[in-house]
Amino acid sequence: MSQSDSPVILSRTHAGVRTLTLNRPDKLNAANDALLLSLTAELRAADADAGVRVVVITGAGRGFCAGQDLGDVSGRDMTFTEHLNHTYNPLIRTIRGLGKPVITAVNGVAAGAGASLALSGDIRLWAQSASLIEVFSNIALVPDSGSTWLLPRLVGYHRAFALMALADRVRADDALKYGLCEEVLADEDFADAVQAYAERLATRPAHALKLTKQALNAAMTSTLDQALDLEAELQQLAGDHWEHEEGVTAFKAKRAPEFVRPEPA
Ligand code: T3D
Repeated sequence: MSQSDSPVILSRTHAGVRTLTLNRPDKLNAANDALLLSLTAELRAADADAGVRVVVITGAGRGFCAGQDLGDVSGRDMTFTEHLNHTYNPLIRTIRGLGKPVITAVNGVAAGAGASLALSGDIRLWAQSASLIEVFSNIALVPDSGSTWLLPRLVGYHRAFALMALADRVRADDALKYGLCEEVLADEDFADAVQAYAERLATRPAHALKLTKQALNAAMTSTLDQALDLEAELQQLAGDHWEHEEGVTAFKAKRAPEFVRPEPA
């Protein structure tokens, strides 16, 4: 196990799982620039680290992320557009483009851009007490950080609009029903259950999952013809990789495949 701490993001790696914890608990992990830039840098470092197979993003304390730190806005020397392009947009692009699965482990309230962050993971695990609020309209802003793109794809235009217009809180059981998360886990041992889930994911074939993520991301905006073409191209890369040979060999030998190998020195 290794551990390194920065003021706003805590980083811990265990069994191939890197957990990045937003660490401004007294503000429900509201995002200032240091947090956003540091999280993006940590994600890129995790992508480049061969020892990391899965990344978990979670929050310290009772909140996941309350969105933009509203105490950090006045006197800012950037327009809204410049600020989004400097901070939130690179973060969301990094998560969606990361060559490794990202789990958003939503331990508490996720509001505003924090809601967008919660939705942006490949796998979204929620604690029973977690909730999501598209809170932007409370302060007369437009949903950002990808919410306008992702939420209607998950719940349809009409529910997305209602959630955005009224800023109603979505609690965990409804989130599961709406497809905003994959699993709801007990509060008491949430961190341990997330780690167990992530460790299971870390034993899966990393190269094949990277290509799967690439294909699914592209399919979100492609035609069937384009998806079929990309599948054919990526399947060649998967089929030529040792993971495929291992999977087939293991199947024939009636044993579990071993997809985790030490990296060559
Ligand atoms: O700037 C740009 O580039 C545009 C980008 C915008 C992206 C956005 O995210 S806009 C949306 C910004 N976020 C919000 O408007 C959410 C504001 N917070 C809330 O509505 C509520 O705090 C929650 C619904 C999230 C949680 O409510 P509750 O009752 O559980 O907690 P609380 O008591 O309101 O908050 C606890 C503390 O966290 C409190 O501090 P205190 O009084 O104990 O010293 C509160 O002020 C602080 N806090 C919560 N959210 C923020 C925050 N401080 C700064 N910024 C916040 N966003």
